[in-house]
Amino acid sequence: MERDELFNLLDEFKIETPSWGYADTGTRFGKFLQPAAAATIEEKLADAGTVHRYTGCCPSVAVHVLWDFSVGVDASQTAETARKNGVSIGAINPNLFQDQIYKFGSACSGDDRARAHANRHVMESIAIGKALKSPLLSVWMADGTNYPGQDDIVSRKRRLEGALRQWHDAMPEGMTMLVEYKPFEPAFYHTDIADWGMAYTLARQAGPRAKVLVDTGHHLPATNVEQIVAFLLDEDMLGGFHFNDRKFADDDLTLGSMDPYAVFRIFHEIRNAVELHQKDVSRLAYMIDQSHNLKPKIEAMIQTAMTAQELYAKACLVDRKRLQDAQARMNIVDAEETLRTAFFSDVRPLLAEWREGHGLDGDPMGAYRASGYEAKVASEREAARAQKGGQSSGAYA
Ligand code: LRH
Ligand code: MN
Repeated sequence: MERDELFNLLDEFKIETPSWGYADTGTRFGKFLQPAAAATIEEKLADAGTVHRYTGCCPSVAVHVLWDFSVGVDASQTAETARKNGVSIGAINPNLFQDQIYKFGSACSGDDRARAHANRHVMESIAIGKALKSPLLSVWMADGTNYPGQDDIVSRKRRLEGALRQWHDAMPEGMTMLVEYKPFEPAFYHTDIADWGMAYTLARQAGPRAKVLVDTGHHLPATNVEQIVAFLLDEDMLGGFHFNDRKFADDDLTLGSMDPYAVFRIFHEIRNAVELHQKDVSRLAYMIDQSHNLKPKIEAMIQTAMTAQELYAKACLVDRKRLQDAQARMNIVDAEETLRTAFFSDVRPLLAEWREGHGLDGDPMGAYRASGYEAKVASEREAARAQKGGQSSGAYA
């Protein structure tokens, strides 16, 4: 592939960062606080703007309604804050899991007060999305049960179908709903949207502007995620990704830290969809969904964005003519070697050139560290926290 062609593809490759990736997060065993962690939406947008300033490929930020907006907030003010930091607000994530009323679920719950509460919250989330001109309503639900017999699975499915259809129809023109699946946690017997097939069916039923969101951490061990991606792409039912990495379960570790070849294979299927199967992938939402419990959060986000660019560039460099020829000759080794050659090629000098071509430092991490931003915000935020009398709320992010 010509260098310019690759650089054009890199120009189009945007990764959305999650507001919650900049905040102190933990596991059920605790949360290790970081002085530079962001607590307010203003601080999260400032950090997101910093990541975009050094990487050049993270122009939008996904927000989580209950973690980023207090009741009655002027959403347009948030849009203005984002603009000042050189980013825009991306996906709107309603929170259908942290309120007490969701003990038996949200839209799937047998408790009609919980369903009404969920409905009100999603309608508020859509209104915020409309005010922010957000292109995406990203729906993940923790709904499920912990014991066989606890509730009727089909009755829950029927409640869910009605709710998703209602939410789909309430979205303004131009907004797309993403339905995210997850096999377990926090539910440990059944989860109402447990896999890609259920999300596909529910999205299809909800309406034409509903697609499936693939969170790379939401698969049982040994699942072939790139096959799910290829299948959904060919069905025009893939809406986007939550990228992260894991060794065991939904560990939300940084992308490519455990299995970079797996991410490369996903990007490979996306390039196949375009180059071999004439699919339009321009509306695919590439988003990060990670919790940086130990790594410095902004460095982890810069590292993730750079890794995503690297693995995407490698996937663009697969010689698909040679691949198709080897596949036609059923020469497995030659076919596999076309992927391995691309995967093992060092694209970092090319990416440094792409950055310099955009007036950025070829080494984003080095430039960020030299900026002293981390130490500056750490002292500012520690002072702000001290003034507010210590640790922020108990919410997850
Ligand atoms: C659920 C999930 C979902 C978000 C949350 C932060 O595990 O992947 O996408 O709402 O993480
Ligand atoms: Mn997710």
